[in-house]
Amino acid sequence: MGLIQDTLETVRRRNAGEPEFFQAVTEVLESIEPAIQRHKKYRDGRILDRIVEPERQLIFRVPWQDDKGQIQVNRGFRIQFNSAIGPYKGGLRFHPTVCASILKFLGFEQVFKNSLTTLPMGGAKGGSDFDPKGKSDAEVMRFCQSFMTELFRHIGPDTDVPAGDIGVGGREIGFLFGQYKRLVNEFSGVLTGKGLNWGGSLIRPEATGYGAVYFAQEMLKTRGQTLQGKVCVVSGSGNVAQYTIEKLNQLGAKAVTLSDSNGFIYDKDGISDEKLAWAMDLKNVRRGRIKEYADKFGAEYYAGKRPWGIECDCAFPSATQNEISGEDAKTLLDNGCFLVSEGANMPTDPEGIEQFLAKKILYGPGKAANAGGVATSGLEMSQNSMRLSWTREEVDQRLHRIMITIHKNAYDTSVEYGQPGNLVMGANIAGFIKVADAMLDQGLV
Ligand code: NDP
Ligand code: 2IT
Repeated sequence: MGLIQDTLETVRRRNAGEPEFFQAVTEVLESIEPAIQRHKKYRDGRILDRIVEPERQLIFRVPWQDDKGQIQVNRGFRIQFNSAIGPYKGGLRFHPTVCASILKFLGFEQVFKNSLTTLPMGGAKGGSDFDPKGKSDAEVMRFCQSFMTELFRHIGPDTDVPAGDIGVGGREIGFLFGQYKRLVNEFSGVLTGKGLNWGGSLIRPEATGYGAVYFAQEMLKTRGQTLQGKVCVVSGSGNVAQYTIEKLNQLGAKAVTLSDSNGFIYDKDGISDEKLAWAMDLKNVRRGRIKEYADKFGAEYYAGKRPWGIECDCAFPSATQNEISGEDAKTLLDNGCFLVSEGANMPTDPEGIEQFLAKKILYGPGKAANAGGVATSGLEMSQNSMRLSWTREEVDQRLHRIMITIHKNAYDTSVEYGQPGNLVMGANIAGFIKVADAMLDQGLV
């Protein structure tokens, strides 16, 4: 067996019962093989064996009381994966499916994504199997306070800087920050995605969605095209989906779907700014289900289905992992979809990726296409360190430049390694080399 297969075998054995983690590692390792073959230093330094092992994994009890006075117990996690190029950085996910496998896949992806942003950030991920759905604000606050009561000792503005992900938005970051501040007696940039009047950055809420659209623009440029008039299918209806649609509208594209875990809506007239504003209030304030959009605007609703059967030019998966199966990918391709920009993390399963690459469509993998969120978190950290805040235009310009640079770096690397336009390979190799070289520079770490 070759080096890559040997390493994968060890990963499988050591992480039994963790399919998402194994999937993420397999995708990266198989695509960086040419770089491992080209550079003896990575083989001699046993970089592969080192990079697949998190530096530290924390698992802890999170007891809290619900509104009825009943005691609830959840499990909290923080996977501090790699700090070779900067402090650990990455989001927190609150969702009933959260487990070690999912957070290790996300932490592993984050290492390469953060490397691509051009900013000095290591990779981490954390969260809990706590389900915020149906909980009162007071219950969410008590949970967040209990979660931070353990997490605070492991993080810090120069150690590890968490942020949001699924189920963790502005409300949760506020409760987490408040508790950290009480425990440490320090007002610092320990979290990103903070409120604007207490250290947050303009454009951070918009950044992942805007970034995924900027990335799509760069891919289209390689074929002399723009987003004007393109029909776009978007999944999810949370933070990433909302701002993806906002930016698509600004650029003259037509977004026609939104979804949640119960189903999707299809609005063939396009989700206008007014309808989007209504949907944002529905999801962010009233915390309702996307079906209500169909009831309100007379759009079609498909219960229990994902939106990939709707005819489109471009797809922006923005909900969760493995939401595009091989079969879904085939449907998209058969219907003429020629661009996929991943706002979510690992939304396309391995069979789906294989088809996108074989058909040579414009395919932007999550760790490149959705890096605008964490990149803008990096910009929030910079502003916190300087104790000042940049204007909306300044942050947006920086985000846009970063997305252009990530695309160029991934594209140029795909050319350098003989597969022009294969951004899976390009992003993985470019992200890997920076981290691997830093690890070698720092001795046996
Ligand atoms: P939100 O919690 O704001 O929204 C998540 C959306 O996805 C909801 O509509 C939710 O529906 C849906 N969803 C979640 N889990 C599932 C599931 N298992 N099946 C079907 N639908 C599901 O999260 P974000 O928008 O922040 O995150 C979306 C994706 O983007 C995730 O993959 C995340 O890792 C990734 N991402 C987020 C970044 C950020 O800055 N926020 C940065 C980079 C990537 P429901 O309400 O029914 O659960
Ligand atoms: O997956 C991701 O990149 C995020 N959830 C954002 C992480 C961050 O630190 O802003």
